[in-house]
Amino acid sequence: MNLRIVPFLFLMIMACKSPDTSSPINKSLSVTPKPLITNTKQGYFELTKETVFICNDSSSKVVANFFIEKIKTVTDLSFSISIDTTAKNSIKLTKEGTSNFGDEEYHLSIEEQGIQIKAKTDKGLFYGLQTFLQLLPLYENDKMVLPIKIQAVEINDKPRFVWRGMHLDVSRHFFSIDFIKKQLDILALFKINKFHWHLTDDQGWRIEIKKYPKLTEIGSKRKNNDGSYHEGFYTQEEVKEVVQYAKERFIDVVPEFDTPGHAIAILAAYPELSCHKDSYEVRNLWGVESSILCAGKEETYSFIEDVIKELSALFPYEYYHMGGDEVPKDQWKDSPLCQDLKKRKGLKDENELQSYFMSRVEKILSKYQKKMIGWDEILEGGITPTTNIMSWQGEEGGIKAANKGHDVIMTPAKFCYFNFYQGDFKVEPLAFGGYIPLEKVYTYDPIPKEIEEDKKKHILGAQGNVWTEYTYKDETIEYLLYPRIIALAETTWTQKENKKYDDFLNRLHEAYNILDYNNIEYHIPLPEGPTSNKIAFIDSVNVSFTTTHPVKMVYTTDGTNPDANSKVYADTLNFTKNTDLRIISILKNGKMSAIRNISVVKEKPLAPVTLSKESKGLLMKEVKGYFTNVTEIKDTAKIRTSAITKIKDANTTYHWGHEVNKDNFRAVFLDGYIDIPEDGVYYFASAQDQVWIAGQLVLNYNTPLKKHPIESSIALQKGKHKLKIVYLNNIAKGWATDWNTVELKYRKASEEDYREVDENMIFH
Ligand code: TNX
Repeated sequence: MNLRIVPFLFLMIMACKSPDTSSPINKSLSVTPKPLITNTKQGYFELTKETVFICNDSSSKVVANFFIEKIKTVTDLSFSISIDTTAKNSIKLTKEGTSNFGDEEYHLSIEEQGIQIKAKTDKGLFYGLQTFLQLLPLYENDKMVLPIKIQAVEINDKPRFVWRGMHLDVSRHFFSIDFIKKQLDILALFKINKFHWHLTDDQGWRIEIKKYPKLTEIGSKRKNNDGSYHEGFYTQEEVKEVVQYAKERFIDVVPEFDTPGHAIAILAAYPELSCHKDSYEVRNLWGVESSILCAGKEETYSFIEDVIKELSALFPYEYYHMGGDEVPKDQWKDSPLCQDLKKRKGLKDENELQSYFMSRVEKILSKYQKKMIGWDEILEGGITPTTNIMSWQGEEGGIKAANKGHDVIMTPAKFCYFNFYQGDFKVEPLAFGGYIPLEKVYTYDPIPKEIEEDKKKHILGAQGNVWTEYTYKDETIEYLLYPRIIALAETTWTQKENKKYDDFLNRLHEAYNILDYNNIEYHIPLPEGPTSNKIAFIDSVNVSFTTTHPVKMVYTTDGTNPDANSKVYADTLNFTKNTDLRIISILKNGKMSAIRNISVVKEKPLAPVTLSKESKGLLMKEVKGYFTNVTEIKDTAKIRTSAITKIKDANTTYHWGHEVNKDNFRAVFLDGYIDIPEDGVYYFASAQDQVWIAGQLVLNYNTPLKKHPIESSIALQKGKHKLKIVYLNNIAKGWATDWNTVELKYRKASEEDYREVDENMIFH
């Protein structure tokens, strides 16, 4: 059944019952982001079917209608708009007496006689109504039966920052306009007002430009290593649709056209814009690309102007993001045209050449009345006084720029990168890296203490960024975004003194209902603690769990999946026999996390083997071919056998984008023995496809989307045990960051830290 009609059907049933209106429904006054001033008053307003909206100008009518439509989809009630300002039982939108209000400020007054929302602008009225909606039991479908009593309250509210943003990279992976609209709806609810649309990058150009059709014909298609394609772009009509949709929700859409780096998708289409006129392919690996736009050619600037000209008809807002991040300058160093330009302009080095480049881009933008934003790298060679900075590498760039009087948007990776993990990476689904739990976003202050008092005004606000290298599905974006973007909404809207994390977590439960109603796949903290899904033990074992923020955990030990009625996890569990442990986190609204299924296994330590003859190191066998799964390796005719002394020395190929050559792919087997120092339970960790110990398949990655190591345990006696490591396509993804070497690590069950299986432990 269509989930959206469930609340409606439920209402129809409930409408037959007489509603309980004995006390106001919104006693808790839970609003997120938390308003500036909330004063509860005596009495209540009664919302009935006869309640009308009063608007005295046509643009506030548009705002009122937006909400009337919204309420209608949830309740099937259609309020009307009246021009009779004396109408009783009304919700009045007014701009009277607001000359001293800020643009986004509103006053919401709920009294017995009526509701009034006062603001200077339609945007202020819109936010007042968003707050009002959060006071209704709209998403608790059994309660929104009229009449209802709404607690009398006075809310005076305005944001701390003007820039409350969300960024989405649609180059690494493409996302549909329906998906984007769905997110804009939710962002507006939490008063986010900027959508930074990262439309171009090395891995795909995603917007139709009429003068340069090859940008999308060629630049929007990426050929993956396995021969499949990833592709997609937005037509100009679709872009207009998104911009209009955002406008109705008072969200500005800021396009990013990344220059002069992150540009190989452009060069694939128009190689003449590079310094070398090679032929290029849209990059199919993540990371930084060395081929960039040529600063020494006039054609580059004409191209940029032509594109900006078309963009300016689509994106009406004042700010345009022109990138400037991660620009390797080797091609400029080798280019006679760039070197000649450098000399003519008296530029000291390539950083100054990039400054020259960006200042020309800024001049082009100003022709179209646009202001330029660039990533903080552009500070390196100096910037023009009117350039705006987005500080991502850390806070330093933002501090430096603001203190010099530039406007700054804070997006430091260590607080604002929602492509990073929000829980233990060993337990969470694949993400980019890093670690930014909810609390870190919530407690982030966009104004670092190093900013001089009179320069604080230059911090426009902050933004959460979602880079999409490892997000293959819509749901993954939502999982990364929510609830962290709600924390960021409060960080950027609410005054610092008004914020309390515990209070936010309480209110978050109401926000979860809104997310549920809108079918958002948000993150629920997973039970953390054990990092492997098999826990071996010899006599008995203790297992403990925690979560990144407080949430109930429930579990079973009988092989059934846990639910709301399962046993509540309160303290460390002790096991003395084989157990199928299943544990989940469960929210107040009943929504459950993914299940962690852990086999707790009693084992007798396996006996070692005796070798008659041994040499140090392992044997490496390689089989030619590109494989997506170990089971595909049928023909085991090896191309080569050699001995390696360290696991790290094993054959790997670092595949650089367009240089990928299928002939280089191999499946690799490392064979030999591992010397175990003493009897006990051992944990092993590796990011390779398979690790076999003593004939047991201890680690089995089973997905090509590998990045971080997985772990498991096995009981072993002291001595030598058979060891086999298998990995596909010579791609070694090492320990977390060092992804170009093959690694195997181990620890004893009683130890915290892993150690490398080094050359003294391996034999063949
Ligand atoms: C750095 S942030 C980049 C992006 C990557 C991101 C991954 C920035 C300006 N450049 O190209 O996607 O890291 O976190």
